[in-house]
Amino acid sequence: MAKKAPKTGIDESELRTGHRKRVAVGVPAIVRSMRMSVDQMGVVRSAETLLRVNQKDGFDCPGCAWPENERRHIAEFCENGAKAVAEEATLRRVGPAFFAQHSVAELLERDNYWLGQQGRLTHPMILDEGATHYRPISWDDALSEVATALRTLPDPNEAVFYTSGRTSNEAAFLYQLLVRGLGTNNLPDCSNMCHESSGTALTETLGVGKGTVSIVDVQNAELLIVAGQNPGTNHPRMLSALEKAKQNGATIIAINPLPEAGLLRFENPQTPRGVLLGGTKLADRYLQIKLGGDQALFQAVGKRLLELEAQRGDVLDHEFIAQCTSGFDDYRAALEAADWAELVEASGIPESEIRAVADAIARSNSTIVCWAMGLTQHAHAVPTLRDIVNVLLLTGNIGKPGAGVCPVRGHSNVQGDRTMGIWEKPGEAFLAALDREFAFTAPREHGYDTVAAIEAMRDGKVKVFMAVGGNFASATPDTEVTEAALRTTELTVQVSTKLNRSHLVTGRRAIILPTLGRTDRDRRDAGLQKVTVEDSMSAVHGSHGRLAPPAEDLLSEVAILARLGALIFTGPDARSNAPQADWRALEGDYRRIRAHISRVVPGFDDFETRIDGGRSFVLPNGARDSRTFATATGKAMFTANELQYPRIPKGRLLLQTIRSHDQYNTTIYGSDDRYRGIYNGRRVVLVNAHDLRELGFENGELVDLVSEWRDGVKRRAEKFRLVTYSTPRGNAAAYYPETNVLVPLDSYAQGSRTPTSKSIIVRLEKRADEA
Ligand SMILES: Nc1nc2c(c(=O)[nH]1)N[C@H]1C(S)=C(S)[C@@H](COP(=O)(O)OP(=O)(O)OC[C@H]3O[C@@H](n4cnc5c(=O)[nH]c(N)nc54)[C@H](O)[C@@H]3O)O[C@H]1N2
Ligand SMILES: Nc1nc2c(c(=O)[nH]1)N[C@H]1C(S)=C(S)[C@@H](COP(=O)(O)OP(=O)(O)OC[C@H]3O[C@@H](n4cnc5c(=O)[nH]c(N)nc54)[C@H](O)[C@@H]3O)O[C@H]1N2
Ligand SMILES: [Mo]
Repeated sequence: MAKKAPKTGIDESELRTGHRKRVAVGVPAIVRSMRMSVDQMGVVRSAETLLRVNQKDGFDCPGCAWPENERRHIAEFCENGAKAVAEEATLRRVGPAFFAQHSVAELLERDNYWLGQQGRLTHPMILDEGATHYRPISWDDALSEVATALRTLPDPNEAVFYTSGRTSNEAAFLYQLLVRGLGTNNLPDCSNMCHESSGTALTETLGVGKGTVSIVDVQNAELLIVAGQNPGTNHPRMLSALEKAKQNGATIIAINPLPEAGLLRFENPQTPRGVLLGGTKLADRYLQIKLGGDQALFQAVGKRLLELEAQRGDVLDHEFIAQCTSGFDDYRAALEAADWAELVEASGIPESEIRAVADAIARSNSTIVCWAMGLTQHAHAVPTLRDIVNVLLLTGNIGKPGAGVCPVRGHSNVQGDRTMGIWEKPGEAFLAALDREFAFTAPREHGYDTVAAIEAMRDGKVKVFMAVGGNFASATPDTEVTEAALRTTELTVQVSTKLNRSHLVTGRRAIILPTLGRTDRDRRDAGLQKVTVEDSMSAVHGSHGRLAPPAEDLLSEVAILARLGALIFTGPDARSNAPQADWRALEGDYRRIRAHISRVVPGFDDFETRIDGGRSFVLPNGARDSRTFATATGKAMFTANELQYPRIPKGRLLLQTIRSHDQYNTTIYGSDDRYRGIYNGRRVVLVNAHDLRELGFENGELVDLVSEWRDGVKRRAEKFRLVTYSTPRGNAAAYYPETNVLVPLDSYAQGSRTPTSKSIIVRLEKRADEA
């Protein structure tokens, strides 16, 4: 039997701190995730479910986008994957009785942990204008309300369509078709807040906005640099690949302001060595970089490589530089002019360490740089990533085995959603193919990204906000501004598996459309359906839900979108420029959607056959496959970038917002961050002990965090407990989404407009109630 949902949220008065761990995973990880699975699903369903994760005939793990190994273990085990599955496959239910019992006002007082723990949504619900409670509504009525609201808009640009990254390729493709059929490109997604900086920098310099390595490359690289990423918590299966690389002789360098457990040592629960011998040491070198210091570091490394080349003449890959790149001379000139002292000061890394990194790169025949949010969520994220590409180009480390760029994606299908056209700035080639396939004309004007969508709502320009997945109200920056913005709309529509804050911060009316998740069985007219996803390394494969769904008549995302398409685009009063698609047939048989995809999206030829029988295929990538670069110069581009780094005013701290070990973005599984030694609480701020003393505070004190921004608005996050921690001077860390209230809406990365979630100037303020 599963356990009942908790009665209360997280009680912050029980906070306990202990030693931070130096090793990730190990047997405690299995014990923890098993307990969580059994609480949510009971014993039988737990076993049934966990055996199916990432197996060839099973479902794709909703946890992260790290690829599967060719030879899969019985349970491709990962603690956080197991938690993500338990959260979705839970036996707890949120139905009409729940909503009758709890008013929206009451639910708004609950934390994200409590809301998520209540269970799966089972019934379409509507919040009428002025009502205090959601009430049940039939599927037909709910869908026709949404369809009517959308088709009667005077201007389609008055609607916004958000996507999170779990949506399947099939659903994403239908969604963008529906939205473009309505006549807008307002398709913001979670990627705007995530790897948009990677996409922007890589497209500019390499001509492809994705990584250029495979898992085999990672296992065989001679040197792996992992920067701005906490794989022990967020991509645990990556640790097995790093372990394999290590066994093959790789050197690993970790670059992070925090000494994260998973980067340093890994106990693989699947090998006797992991369980009995204390695991594998991963990082050979750990650089405790200052927040935002990576551009300085990589410029310094580039500068040092050029110096070494002048001395030894065997460091650069001259043939590659001459044949495959442009812009080398300008880059070299810029680095020659760079000032060592400033690079050292900005990165916080001593020159001797920088030299050691450059030596390692010079020695290595194949180098990969992996990164995640620690690099993408800064104001200067795009130039930082361009400078990383520069270093790889110097040494010819693009487009050869064991070498390349590896942006490690977050959500399990965030990369696939973009491939399917979930993008506010679609390219002409994609739109032209869409026009041809569906005999209509898609809009060309770019739409709103996430920040622009919030601005537009704030300014009263949006009437309908629809989301397929995600938790827009909590995941986005400037929470007070965003929530007020959502409330200006006439209708908010959420297609969701679980209850979250975005169901409670609504337009004048609101509709919840519950949906099937990855793990659920999906039976349509043509029989049992599968969907497809694309992992972080561009491999596409099928995912088959196998569990009994939470409610008999629950619709998949595909079915919801296909029915909306049928309601909006067919019938006597259908608009003239409507995409010509047989929406009903698409709902009944997802192979028909894949047939459309195979004709619209490059690389998907013969789609159905290539995923048959659990097979997968890898999408083409010019940079990786043939050193061809679809850039402005037709070559891989060196770029000369002005050095940027954060300046922290006196008496202030630079705050980064991170994930704990017990959360999946805004879904909070529990109140512990085991690897960092934090238990029973989330409202903590990690600060260097010297800074605390200098600022006149003590470990354990309760403070408010006040964000200071040029607009003069005092954004405040209340009641955070100070915890001394190993972080560079001037840098602090606290959990997201509790701190999103501090991120100003117009504080975003140049070029990608990704909110600067890893770089917020804050002041600590004593609380009167604490004195
Ligand atoms: N269990 C679990 N898995 C997840 C998620 C989850 O919430 N829970 N989220 C998924 C998603 S959507 C994503 S995008 C990924 C996120 O995966 P990560 O990017 O690993 O997640 P964050 O917690 O944001 O951690 C950022 C890391 O970068 C470091 N960092 C911060 N600023 C800097 C900097 O300036 N320089 C350097 N070098 N390092 C810096 C931080 O100390 C931290 O270790 O994980 C995915 N997987
Ligand atoms: N301050 C700060 N803010 C951040 C970040 C940060 O590091 N710091 N990280 C950013 C990043 S990297 C990301 S990716 C975003 C994440 O932003 P989102 O993707 O919007 O947020 P999630 O918390 O992942 O969304 C969780 C919700 O998705 C729904 N859901 C889960 N599975 C499914 C499904 O299969 N189908 C449907 N329809 N719904 C489903 C559930 O209702 C659940 O409550 O947040 C960003 N915001
Ligand atoms: Mo993400």
